[in-house]
Amino acid sequence: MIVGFLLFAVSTYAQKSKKVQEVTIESSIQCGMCEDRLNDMFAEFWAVKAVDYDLDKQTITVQYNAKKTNEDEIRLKIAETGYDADELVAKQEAYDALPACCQKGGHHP
Ligand SMILES: [Cu+2]
Repeated sequence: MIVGFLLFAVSTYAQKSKKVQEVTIESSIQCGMCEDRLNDMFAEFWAVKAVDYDLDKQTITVQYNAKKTNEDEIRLKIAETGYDADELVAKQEAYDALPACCQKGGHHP
């Protein structure tokens, strides 16, 4: 009896593109401490590749692996850290835990 082998060529297709996408989210970030706090969160959020903050415009630009996460999940993570993320309002408990200068109006009255 012949045992046949089916060799599936491991396609180079899988290695093609990493599907990195970028989204810019309006947020309530105000200072370097806000950046540090969010960086700590993003550091454990491995689907995120790079993050850039604009404190003047109060935006967060996130590069992420679209196969591993999506914009809604990123917004949720930001809100859970205590910051608004577009129309998603910061989770109250996390927001209350922020130092006063990082709460809304702390730097931008
Ligand atoms: Cu802050």
